[in-house]
Amino acid sequence: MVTPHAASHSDTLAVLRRQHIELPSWAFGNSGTRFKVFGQPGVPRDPWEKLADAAQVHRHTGVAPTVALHIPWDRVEDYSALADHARDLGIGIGTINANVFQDDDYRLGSVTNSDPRVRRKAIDHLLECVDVMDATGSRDLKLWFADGTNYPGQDDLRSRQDRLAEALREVYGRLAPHQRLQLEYKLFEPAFYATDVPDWGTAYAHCLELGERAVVCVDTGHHAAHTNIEFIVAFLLRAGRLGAFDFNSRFYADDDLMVGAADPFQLFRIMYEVVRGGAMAADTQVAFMLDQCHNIEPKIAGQIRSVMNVQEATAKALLVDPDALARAQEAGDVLGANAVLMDAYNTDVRPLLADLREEQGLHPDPMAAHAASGYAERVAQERRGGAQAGWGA
Ligand code: AOS
Ligand code: ZN
Ligand code: ZN
Repeated sequence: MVTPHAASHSDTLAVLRRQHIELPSWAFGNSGTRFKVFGQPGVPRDPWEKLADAAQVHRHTGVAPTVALHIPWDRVEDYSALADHARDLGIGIGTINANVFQDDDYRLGSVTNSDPRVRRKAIDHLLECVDVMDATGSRDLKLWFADGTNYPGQDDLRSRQDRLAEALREVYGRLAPHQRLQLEYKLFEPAFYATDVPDWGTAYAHCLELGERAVVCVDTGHHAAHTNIEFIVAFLLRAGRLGAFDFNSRFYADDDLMVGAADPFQLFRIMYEVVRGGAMAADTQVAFMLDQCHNIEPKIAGQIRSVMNVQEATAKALLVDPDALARAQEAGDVLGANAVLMDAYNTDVRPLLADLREEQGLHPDPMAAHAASGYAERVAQERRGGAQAGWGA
């Protein structure tokens, strides 16, 4: 077997040391399937407590220093105070996620609704989210639209694209020069016939129309089965339009399970394209977020495991020997080139990551450290009546 080695061991460690994975605030609240929300003891009752739980994930992993908020699920009176609270906990507030899918008004869509009153309401909410960004210092506004139709003929597909473009233009125009618009796509659900932003191509085309600070968010769970997601990643990075990931795993639809749980090899292939595309550089413009719901497993531990899964896939991707790969590719050595990737993937990187954590003053095993900390038991005692993640709240 060929021993894989990256360009330099110290480069690999430097990249892993500065890795930044963003946690979703909603991962810490109670969530469920459409059939049942199972409550868990100690679940946060408000955004302040969600940040405390996120800080616990960062405390033991060292690579999860920011939290994405969801408005209105994380609505507070004073967002600057919330940002201060995050800072006191040793973390920061990241991406602001808008919510134009929960009100009765949005039955037939939000920004693509044929009713101008509903469109206005939706756009006003998106603008309010930019106000929140101003207060928290967030760079990114993430837009995911539940908009779509269930039946052929229900609404005019083309007019809905026009309305979408118009809404995006207004919101984009409101952004400060350092702020960005992340447009997320999703194949289906809750709309089942035609989703208004169903795929990366649609998102990319709208971003091109808007301008340079409009970028695509790739949620790994939002594709048809067998879609080659790493190809999308490579394409968008080449075009300078990959803005973010919403990492999670899927078996069937938008399952929102822990990233790297269903298909760690796919996660490795994605992270290889990220490395190949230069997006692990110190000045990377890609936000690496988790978008998950922990329905039956403990939430903080679920987030820690997910962060570790991303770290492991990244470490393996960094182990791919670019020179050996280029040589094999240029020589048309199909099996040799494939072997370079597989050797990296098949390397056990857990000792490397354990060493890295120890070097940073962390416990080598974040799961064990969290379990031993007594945090879960303490908050279970302290908190009564934890909030739902948002759905049905
Ligand atoms: C919805 O399916 C999308 O993945 C969103 O990014 C996200 O899950 C939602 O906004 C969180 O509520
Ligand atoms: Zn998402
Ligand atoms: Zn989703």
